[in-house]
Amino acid sequence: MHAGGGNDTAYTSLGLPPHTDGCYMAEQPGFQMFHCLKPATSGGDSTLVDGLAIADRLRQAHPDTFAALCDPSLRVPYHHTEFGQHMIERRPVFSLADGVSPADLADDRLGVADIVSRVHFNDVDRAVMSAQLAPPAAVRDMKAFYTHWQRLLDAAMSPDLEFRMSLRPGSVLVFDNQRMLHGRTRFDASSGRVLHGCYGSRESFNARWRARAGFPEWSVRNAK
Ligand SMILES: O=C(O)CCC(=O)C(=O)O
Ligand SMILES: [Fe+2]
Repeated sequence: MHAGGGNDTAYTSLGLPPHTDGCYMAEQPGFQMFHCLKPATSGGDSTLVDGLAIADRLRQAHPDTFAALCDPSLRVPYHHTEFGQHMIERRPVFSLADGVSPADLADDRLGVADIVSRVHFNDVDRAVMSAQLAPPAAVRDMKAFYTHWQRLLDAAMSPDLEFRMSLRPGSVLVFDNQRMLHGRTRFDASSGRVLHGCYGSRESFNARWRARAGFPEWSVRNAK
């Protein structure tokens, strides 16, 4: 990412609050990789916040907000315009794991990792809550929605949940974009910071990992 490179806040020198990428994509990238070629002379630190820690904090402090943000019928609209395309997607903040229903959220036997399978959150890419993009039935009570959203922002910006690091030339940072939020601190645009970014799909990662790990079930089944 060079400052001034494209139509995205990533290509500016602004600080970026924690977010997941591609909330506006139907297939949200599973993994994200950053390769630092040239750090900024000052600023430009990378930040990570665990989305499950945010979910856990909300679940403890504001169970109503946690439930609202997990509601599969919540459709928060996101969008992105570039290269003659306008991408739009609507989704809840926390996707429920397979077999988990909203009635299970208060079950103490379940940890937050049992409940939430994916996290989707980017306040900067959030689209206008117009009737067209977010029909009232998809968000319902707007006043309540913004109360929940503010609590989510506060949790995501909690200094004690932030992990901050300075990538050196040659460092590579790989993380799960459907769980970890990432961001960066602002930097001096004239310092020529260069960071290459790319995505990897969860499917190709899992498929490779299973094959490398010998995936016993697969071997047993195929040995017959
Ligand atoms: O410049 C960075 O450190 C990260 C920018 C970013 O959020 C992204 O490329 O997705
Ligand atoms: Fe990003």
